[in-house]
Amino acid sequence: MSAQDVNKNSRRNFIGTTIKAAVVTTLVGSELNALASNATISTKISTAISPTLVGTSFTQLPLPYAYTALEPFIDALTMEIHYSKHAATYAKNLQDAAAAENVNTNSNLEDVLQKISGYSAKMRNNAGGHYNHELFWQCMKASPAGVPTGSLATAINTSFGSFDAFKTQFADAAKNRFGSGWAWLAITPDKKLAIGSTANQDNPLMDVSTFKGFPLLGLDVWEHAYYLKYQNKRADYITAWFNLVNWEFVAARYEKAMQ
Ligand code: MN3
Repeated sequence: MSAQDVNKNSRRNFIGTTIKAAVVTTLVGSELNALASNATISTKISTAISPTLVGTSFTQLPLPYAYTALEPFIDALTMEIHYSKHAATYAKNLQDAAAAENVNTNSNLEDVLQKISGYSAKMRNNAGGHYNHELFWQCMKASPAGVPTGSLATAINTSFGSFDAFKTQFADAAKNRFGSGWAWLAITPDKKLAIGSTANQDNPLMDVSTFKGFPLLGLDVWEHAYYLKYQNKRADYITAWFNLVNWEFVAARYEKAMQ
């Protein structure tokens, strides 16, 4: 079985057999706010084969809040450099890699991630970097509710014992990721919640990742995400970041993904 076939099978398993086109259309349509106006969305709907929340654009969307919005937990200068330099560069380099490797930038970025072993290291680093940051911005907001709601809250309690236990386990994943990387809350292919981490700009969608699933919530623990304010104190950044988690967004993502 080729790597591509393995990937197709794993994706098919993840998708399940009951996904209907109408559901996919609804799911993607419901992401229109997050995606802003995207001229290619109709193409994405018609070609969508992932069940949920697919259609991440190859280009950088506007930051959904001001650089100052996440103060005092994340400072404005960090946000400006992070969004307009680091993340913008991933998007630019993704465009270059897509051109060099004949990837249609109107396709779903998720499809590329799920087959990333077939592409270059440049594609892996920048497709991951772009996807991860586009998700990361949406996972935060100013003055969020502070706790998960609805079926996500129930699932977190069931899976981890309590919300506090979840936070401890998630923070440990973020603290213990050696070097640069990400901590994740994801839905595994068998539809369970799981906490994990990935190195560099890898993510759970990638066929090369040992931690696989659909990412609901991601935390960037590269030093560029926190060094100006927190220097070497990654744990303090993680603690502060919990004050910014947009649980409404994460819960909506969970509910759509579980449909
Ligand atoms: Mn980053």
